[in-house]
Amino acid sequence: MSLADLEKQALAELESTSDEAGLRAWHNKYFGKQGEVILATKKVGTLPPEERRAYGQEANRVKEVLTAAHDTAEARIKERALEQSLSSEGIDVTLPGRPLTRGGLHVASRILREIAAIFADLGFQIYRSREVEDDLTNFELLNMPPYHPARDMWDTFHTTVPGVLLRTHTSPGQIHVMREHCPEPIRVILPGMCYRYETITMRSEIMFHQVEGLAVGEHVSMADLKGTIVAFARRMFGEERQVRIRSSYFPFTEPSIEVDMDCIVCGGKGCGLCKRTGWLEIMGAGMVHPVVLKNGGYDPAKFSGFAFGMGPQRITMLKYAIDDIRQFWANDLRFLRQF
Ligand code: FA5
Repeated sequence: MSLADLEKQALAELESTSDEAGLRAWHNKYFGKQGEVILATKKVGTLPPEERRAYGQEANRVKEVLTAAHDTAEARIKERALEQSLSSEGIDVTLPGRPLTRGGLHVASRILREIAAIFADLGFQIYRSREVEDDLTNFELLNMPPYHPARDMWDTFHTTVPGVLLRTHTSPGQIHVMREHCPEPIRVILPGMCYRYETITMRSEIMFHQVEGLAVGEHVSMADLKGTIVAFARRMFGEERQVRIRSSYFPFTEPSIEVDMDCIVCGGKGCGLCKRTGWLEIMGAGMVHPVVLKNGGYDPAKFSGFAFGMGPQRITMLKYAIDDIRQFWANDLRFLRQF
């Protein structure tokens, strides 16, 4: 068969092909291993040299024409198949869509935001301080020189760089914020992660949040501290909450106190949660020590301040009666989805 006849025949057959199976058969017939177009192109080697060039060119042209025609036919057939399936099968728009899996805030972030919102209403701004600290700021400037026994209260993760450590509490942030704002009055909270080289138990983690509070001004008093704490406890846990203050000790506050709230489960009668005492500890606090004020740049003769530090994980445990702190970072969705 001449190339021209081959072309004509192949095009005619393609024209009458109406489905994918037919198209595949056509392709096999002309372009398969023993396909007619392929064989026709191979024939060039058997021709006398003077005919080869013209024949070769013509064979290539036919090949290109048929390839293009095949692609057009393929598009036409696919489109027709789609139209057919749309009109015969239809789309059921009444079916519900696939539900989106929605994430949510971790309970720890939620509580941090709740605490921040309460203190924002009391006029406190948020100050973010670093988690990698130096010994100087984490201890010394907070009135704990290297020999000070109170350092034992904070089991510390040291780094391989001498003097650089993971902060054991948010209190070093007090120094940063005072040095940045001195001699302006200050009213901030400092939320963030702290690290302690402790045994992990139901109540203690090696990483946990703290929220530090700091107010510095010319007439800041213990009464302001007490009012702030009571306002916070009532917003966080309920209007009827009672707050109790005990004397305590921190090197960076004088006097120092610890704050308890009447037990949310038994209302002060005594139960398992409050270990039969009727009270739950919610934070450490006190009046900023004059040495710390001075280290922050403030004149203790003119300025005074109060500071407090609480653990939001422990507060969350109280609020929702969670009995094990390890739940917070265990990544168990059954726990996390409850909030
Ligand atoms: C402090 O860290 C002081 N910096 C708090 C402070 C600030 C006092 C300002 C005075 C003025 P303490 O070690 O008690 O204090 O820790 C404070 C809170 O952090 C605790 O009440 C507790 O809620 C939380 N906390 C401490 N250790 C852990 C731990 N291992 N796991 C979980 N929460 C902890």
